Amino acid sequence: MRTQVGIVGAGPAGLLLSHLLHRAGIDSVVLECRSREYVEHRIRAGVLEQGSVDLLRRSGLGERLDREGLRHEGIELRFGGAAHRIAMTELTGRAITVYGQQEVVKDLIAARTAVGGDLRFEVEDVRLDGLDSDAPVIRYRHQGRDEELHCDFVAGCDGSHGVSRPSVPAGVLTEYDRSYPFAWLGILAAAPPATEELIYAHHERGFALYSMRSPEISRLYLQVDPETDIAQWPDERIWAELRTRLETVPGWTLNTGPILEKSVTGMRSLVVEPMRWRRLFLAGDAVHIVPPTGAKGMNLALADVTLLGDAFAAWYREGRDDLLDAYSDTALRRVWRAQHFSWWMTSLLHRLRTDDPYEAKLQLSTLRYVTSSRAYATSLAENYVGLPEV
Ligand code: RFL
Ligand code: PHB
Repeated sequence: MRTQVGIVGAGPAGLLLSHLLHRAGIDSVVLECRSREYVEHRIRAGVLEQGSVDLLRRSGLGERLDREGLRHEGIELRFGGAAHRIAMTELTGRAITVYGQQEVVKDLIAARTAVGGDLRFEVEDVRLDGLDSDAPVIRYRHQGRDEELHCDFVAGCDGSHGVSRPSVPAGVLTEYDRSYPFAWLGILAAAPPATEELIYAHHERGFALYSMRSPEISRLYLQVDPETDIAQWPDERIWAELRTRLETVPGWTLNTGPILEKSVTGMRSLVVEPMRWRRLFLAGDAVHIVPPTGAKGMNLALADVTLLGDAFAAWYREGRDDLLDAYSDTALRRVWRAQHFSWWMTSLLHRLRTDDPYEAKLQLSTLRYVTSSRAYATSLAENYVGLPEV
C-alpha cells in the first residue's frame, strides 16, 4: 500500500494534518493505536487560542465550534481573598474559545471520513523504516495482518509516548526538559459552572483551576502530589479541597454535582530539537510538552501541523523544499514562547515548596503586579490568547 504522507497518531496534530493535506490535494493515511471511540472520548484540553479558532474556521471546521464553543474575553486570577480580572480582549483585541479537545477530534474525524479519508484505528506494533531514504516504510499490524505503508514522508504525530521520536538514531536529537514536583487532579462534573470565565486560583494549599465545557458541565483541577493515588480522593474530599482553595472570595460558592470522570496528570516541560530527521517530521506532543497551566499544548500541536501542511504543499505543488527545511526552526520559535509562558504561569500559581516562604512572597508580589500594571497584564493576555507572530 502506498500514500504520499504516512501519519502516525490520530490526535489533534495527526488529524488536522491529514485534513489540511487533503485540502491541498495530497494523500495521507493516519495510523492510530487506539480505537475511534477512545480518541473521541479522551478528555484533555479545553482552550483554543484565537489563532486556532481562525485556522479551524478557515479550513472548514468552524460549524459546530461556532455553535457550541464558549467565547471568553477574560480570565480571573484569584489570590489573597480577592478576584482579579485580566481583560484579554480589551488588552489584545483577541479572545479564547472553550471547546473540548475531544470535540475538535470528533469534528476532524467526521471531516476526514466524510470524504473517504483513510484513518486506521487499533493498529499495533508500528515501526518506521527507511527514514533516511526517499522511500520510508511504516510497518504495522492491523486486524491480525502484517501491513506495509510506503510513503514519501512520515509525520510523527503520536504524542508523548509514541514510536516516532524514538525511531531517530541516538545522538541526533537534543532534549531540553524540566519536571515539576506536583501533578493535577482533574475532574469533569455535571454541575453548571459557577463562573463565566476561567478562574486560576493561587492558594497556600496549592493551585486550583475552574474551567468548563458547557453551561451544564464544569471542569476543575487541583494541584496534588505527583505520587497521588486517585483512590485516596473520594468525591467528597475533592469537593472539600476545591471549596477551600476556590471559595476565598466573599459570597462566591462552588456548584457541585456528580463527578463524571477523574484522573491525575503529571506535569512536565520538554522540547526536542530539531523537529525533523531526514524524511521524518515530528509535530505536537511527540516533540514538545508543556504543563497545562498556560493552555498551550493543543494549540501548539495545531500550529505545528499548519506549518507542516504548507511545507508539504510547497514540495508537492512546486517542488520547493525551503519550507520543509525551515519547518523545525520556524515551529520552534512558537514552541519556545509557549514553553516560557507555560513555565511562567506554572511557577506563578502553584505551591512550589513547602519550606520556602520567600518564593510564596515573590509569587504574591508578581500576582499583584500583573493584576495592577496594564503593561504586565497585556503581556500575560497576549501570550494567553496566542501571539500571531513570534
Ligand atoms: P495526542 O493528542 O497525544 O495524540 C497522539 C495520538 O497518537 C497515538 N499514538 C499512536 N498511534 C499509533 N502508534 C503508536 N505507537 C502510537 N503512540 C501513540 C495516541 O493514541 C494519540 O491518539 O498528541 P497531539 O495530537 O500532539 O495533541 C497534543 C494535545 O493532546 C496536548 O498537547 C493537550 O491535550 C495538552 N493540554 C492542553 N492543551 C491546550 O492547548 N489547552 C489546554 O487547555 C490543555 N489542557 C492538556 C490540558 C493536557 C492535559 N493532560 C491530560 C495531559 C489539560 C490536561 C489535563
Ligand atoms: C481545561 O478546560 O481543561 C483547561 C483550561 C485551562 C487550562 C488547562 C486546562 O490552563
